[in-house]
Parts: sequence; C-alpha cells; structure tokens
Amino acid sequence: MAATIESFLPRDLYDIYEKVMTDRRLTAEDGLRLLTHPNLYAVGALADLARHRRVGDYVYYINAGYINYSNVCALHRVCKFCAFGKHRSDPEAYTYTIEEMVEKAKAWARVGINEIHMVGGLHPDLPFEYYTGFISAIKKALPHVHLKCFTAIEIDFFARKFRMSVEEVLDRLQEAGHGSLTGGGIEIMAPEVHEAIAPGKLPAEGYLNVHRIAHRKGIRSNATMLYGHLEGPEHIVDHLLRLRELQDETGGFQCFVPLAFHPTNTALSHLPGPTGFKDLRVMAVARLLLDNFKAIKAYWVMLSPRMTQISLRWGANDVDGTIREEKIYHFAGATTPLEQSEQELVQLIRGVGLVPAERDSYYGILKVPA
Ligand code: V47
Repeated sequence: MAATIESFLPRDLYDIYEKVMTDRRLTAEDGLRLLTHPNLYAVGALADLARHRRVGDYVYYINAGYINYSNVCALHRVCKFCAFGKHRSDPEAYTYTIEEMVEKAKAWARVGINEIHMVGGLHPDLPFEYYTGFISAIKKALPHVHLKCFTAIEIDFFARKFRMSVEEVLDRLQEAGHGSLTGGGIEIMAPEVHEAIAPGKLPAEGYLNVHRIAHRKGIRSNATMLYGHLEGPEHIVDHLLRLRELQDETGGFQCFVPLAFHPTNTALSHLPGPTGFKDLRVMAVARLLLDNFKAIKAYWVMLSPRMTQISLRWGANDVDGTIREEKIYHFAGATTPLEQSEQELVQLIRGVGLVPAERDSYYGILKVPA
C-alpha cells in the first residue's frame, strides 16, 4: 500500500503522507491544502491510508429505521437550506401520533431493526410529554431497540420552551428510554456563514455545549456538517477542528457525518449544490483531520448508493443503515431510494474490497456476514 502511494504522491503532499504514517496530527494549513489540492486521487489515497491505519478494514452498517416525527418548525422561515420545516397551517405539515410511531416501529422490528433515528422540526405547540411519551411507548413495545433521538438544537429548544436546564431535559429523556443524540442541526459553525444560511438559529457554541453536557453524562452523540452551499474551504477546516477539539476533551462523539446540501425547494435553490468531486474531497479531509473519530459516515440517502461506495475509498467506514423512511432530504428533492436492504449494503461494501460488519448503536460488531 505505502509503496503504491509513494509512487504517485505529489511532492507537495509528502509531508502530510509522513504525518499519516507516523500518526502525527494534521494542522489547519494541512486541511486547507488538502481541500484545494488539484490531485483528488492523492487526497483520497491519503484518506484511505489513514482509514486503514486508524480503524482497519471493517465498514459498518446498522439495521435501523428513521422517523421524522413532525415537520412543523418554528424556524421554517429561518433556515434557508431546509425544505422540510413547515408552518403548522401548511397543507404539507404533519405530526405523527404516538400510536402511529409505535406501529411503524413494530412493523420494522418484525424485519429486525436494532435502532430508530428520530428527529423533527421545533414544534411550537407540542408538550414535553409528547417526546417522553413516544420514547417510552416505543421502548415499552421494543425494549431491545436503541433510540437515537433529537439534535442538539431540539434539546436546546426543549430546555428553553419547557424552562428546564439542558441537564434536566437529558435526564427526563433518559428516564423515558432515550439512548443517544443525533449529530444534525449545526450546518456549519463559522458565524459568518451560519448567520447567512440560518440567521438566529442556535450557534456553534450552543451546539457544542449540548454535546459536551451529554458526553459528560455518558450519553454518546454524532456530529454533522452541511457543505456545498455558501461555505469556503476555511469554514470546513474551522468546523472540523472545533469538533476535533471537543472530541479531545470528552471522547463522546461516535461518528462524523458530512451532509451534502440539496438545494431543491429551499430558499437557496439558485445554488448548484456540491459536485461528486466535492463530496469525495470533504469525506477525505474529514477522515484526515478528525484523527480522534473512529467512524466517518457516508450517508447514502444524500450521496446515493454509488457515491457512498466510492466514498469508502475516500476515508469513510460507515454507510449508515437500512433507513426505510426519510423525509428531510426527500422534501429537498432527493431522488435516492428510501431503503437499502442489508444485502445491498453488504454488496456495496464488498465491491470495494472492504469487510462489511453489522454494528449496534455503540459500534459493537453484531455480525460479519459470511
Ligand atoms: O440537521 C436539512 C440537514 C440534517 C437539508 O447523526 C439538509 O448519524 C441537505 O442530521 N440538504 C438532518 N441537508 C439529518 C442528520 C443526520 C443524517 C444522517 C445521520 C445522522 C447521524 C444525522 O439534515 C439537518 C440539516 O443539517 N438538512 N435540509 C438540505 N436541503
């Protein structure tokens, strides 16, 4: 492997190669150079090498379902990148009842899910008991299923709306059966871009603080970054280094998920969205800079199964899961399928010479398919 890379690596990336081979940390300047380097193949080879050295050749998938419980959102006019959030009077607005959610979960459990990912809009009217209610009802029906629910933005919203501390919100959710936090909602941390695409929404410090509090309580979480809108390379590097810093402090992040912007039906629909090259470059740089994250996730719902497969050689080692239902990207014009079977995910991983492993919600291996 090393000899192959050395034979085609451009001279101006050799110092980064040496850092990867000796497990030394990359700097912000290294990140910027990788994000702007003309040789995407070399950047990918470095990320593939870093992935192999740091976390080996397993690529993880999870048997999971997604439930977006409601799209009614107090920020429906604020977030310019979002096509999902609606005013409560919008004909497309919906909110699932607890019974509907339990029925969905039970139907998925019959085909073997281990986790449900649940996020929604910031609903101005629902009581706190709705959230604890759906968690405890699903947990009662399916005690073995891990509930990965809410973004840091929802947790902060609950704290303000229901006049509780973030700690108290997390305690009450945990008592109901909540498992871990999703990574969504921050988009991009640099204030000048965050303010342009989501003016007034909880900024980086608030997002990081909710994750810090959760990690201190032993609650695991993921992290995301929305790219392909108004950000530049320096904002991507800034975002990744802020996450790396918090991970150094707490170790509580399980995975990082780069989210490719889908412009259709949003207030930024005049933007073209990221190219396939950009998708690969961001994935690779995330792997290279985030040396303290074990998993870098290629989310096939937005990348497409084909780009996801290629991403596995550009640093990713997680393909998310079976999913079954998704609304955030599909409101934003995504044409990707709603579900991938376990067999399809396994084939996609094997197709690039890596080893599929079904995981649980804490990255424990449940099965390595024969
Ligand atoms: O927070 C919204 C983003 C996120 C658009 O934690 C959009 O494992 C692109 O967070 N184009 C929700 N992105 C999805 C999310 C997620 C997905 C997969 C795995 C995990 C995880 C988390 O989607 C939102 C926002 O950042 N988003 N609208 C759009 N038009």
